[in-house]
Amino acid sequence: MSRLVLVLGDQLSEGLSALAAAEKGSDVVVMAEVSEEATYVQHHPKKIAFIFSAMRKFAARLRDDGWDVRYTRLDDAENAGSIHGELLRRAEETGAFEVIATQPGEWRLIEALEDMPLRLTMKPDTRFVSTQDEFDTWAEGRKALRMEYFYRDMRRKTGLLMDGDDPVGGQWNYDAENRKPAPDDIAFSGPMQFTPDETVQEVLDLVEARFGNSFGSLRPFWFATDQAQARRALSHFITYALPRFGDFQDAMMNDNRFLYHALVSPYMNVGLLDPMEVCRAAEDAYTDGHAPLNAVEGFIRQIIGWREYVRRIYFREGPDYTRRNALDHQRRLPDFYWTGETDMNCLSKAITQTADEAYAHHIQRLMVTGNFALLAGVDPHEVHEWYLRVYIDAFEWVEAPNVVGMSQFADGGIIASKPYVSSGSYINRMSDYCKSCRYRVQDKTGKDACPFNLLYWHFLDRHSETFAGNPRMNQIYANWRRMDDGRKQTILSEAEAFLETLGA
Ligand code: FAD
Ligand code: DLZ
Ligand code: SF4
Repeated sequence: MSRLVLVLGDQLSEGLSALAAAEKGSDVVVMAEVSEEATYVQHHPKKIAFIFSAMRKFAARLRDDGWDVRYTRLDDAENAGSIHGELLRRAEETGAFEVIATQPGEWRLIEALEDMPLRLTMKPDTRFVSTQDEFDTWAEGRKALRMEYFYRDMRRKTGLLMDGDDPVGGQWNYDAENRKPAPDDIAFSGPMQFTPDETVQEVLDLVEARFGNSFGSLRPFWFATDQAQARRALSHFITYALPRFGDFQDAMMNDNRFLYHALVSPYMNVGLLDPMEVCRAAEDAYTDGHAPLNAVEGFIRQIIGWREYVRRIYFREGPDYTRRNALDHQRRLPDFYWTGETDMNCLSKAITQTADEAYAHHIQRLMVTGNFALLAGVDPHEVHEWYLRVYIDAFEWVEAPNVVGMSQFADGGIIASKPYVSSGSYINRMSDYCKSCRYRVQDKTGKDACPFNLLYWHFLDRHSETFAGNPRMNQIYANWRRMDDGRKQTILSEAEAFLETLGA
């Protein structure tokens, strides 16, 4: 009796545990473009196009490799509309009553699979460097789950940038060297772009017809959609951008959307690139003398450190994580997150870029759109849904800890030891945004004052009970206390007036 082997849109890896547990000659692979996955949030059209294109190409590759693949397209008349519906339909068609799956990256889908009236074998997703057991053992008895210590264990485990038991260069972390402000220009023309082939063109037409009205531009579409292309994109990054990745990792520029960033998260997240393959390519660049240690260590840390760490936090914290709201923030997400229409140039640039590219880099996500939402007290669930919708690399296991935990402090400090908030001065230091803004970043009060400057103190003041005892925030609160009362009142009332312009 054949079994069904489920391959989801972000499980496009030949070494997938579900495929490894199946028999090529007798089991049937099920892949399906379904409206439930395409609409559980209203994804950016580029994200849907990327996933469907990569799914179609991966299905063709599995067929070439001898698998019996039952692939359902979104517009197929018999499409059941959901993953579980498609599995039930294929079970009836083939007589199968057992499903082999790799654990999905979202609680919602795990629960849906577990609810099906079919026998389910759920394999762990082994496309990561760490395991959940390993993380839970590491976490056991620790007061704080700081990424840095977990990262060191991942360095030891993988041997990446290790010299015996010691880190190469004598330090584990070179972050202090990775904070150079925006340079005058960038000597990198951006990520490798691919002209849509026939498969991608067909998907683009489908997505335009079905999801063309969602937030964001579908075209031009240039992402890699198969493993060979993704590997070329990686190699392009390693050759031309990695050497300066570290230096300008945190910089932001009006006229450069990608700087020296890799744009490999979508490829790793759907399985076209393996994280160890990406890290080894970076390590080789260091060993060959092509890229400096601060760049290579910084890059590898994001992948075997942050990426692994957030995955483990997501599965450790459970399905209610996206509903956490430790600071009791209730404001609706301002409308300009959907239009980019605001006088705040940093936000306008980050949001417009997001609509065009389905991409913004880490500091834009954390210190511009995330920072503003946190300062303004936006409901973290709304913020979470926005990020899940708008970025091409957004899957809940990686998006939610970054948004709910790191960016919005809504988990009460599991991920971040203090909230990532800043006034306009941080954005001014790291970008050229303020130079062309209607607001004046140096003004702390008054009609031209940068709203980040006002909201920063408003945030700290309204949450002083929560944060004043945090040793990492002593200095900031000391500064606030030292300010004279009249000035404090002016800041707070101007902040209130600004918040009123945002709506409820
Ligand atoms: P680079 O800057 O070139 O970094 C290299 C790689 O490191 C990335 O491809 C990514 O895989 C990994 N990485 C870096 N930082 C993180 C991180 N904090 N968590 C996990 N992986 C990381 N990343 C996603 O993949 N999906 C998301 O939905 C997502 N949402 C985010 C939301 C917020 C509020 C923040 C602050 C960060 C988020 N990130 C997310 C992390 C990070 O912003 C993206 O991974 C990165 O911008 C992807 O672009 P890149 O490949 O050019 O990254
Ligand atoms: C994100 C996504 C979209 C838009 N569409 C599909 C789809 O039609 N079929 C599918 O198998 N997967 C899709 N995905 C990815 C899933 O939503 C993803 O597997 C879960 O969110 C778990 O990470
Ligand atoms: Fe953003 Fe303030 Fe700078 Fe304008 S002045 S770009 S609002 S930080």
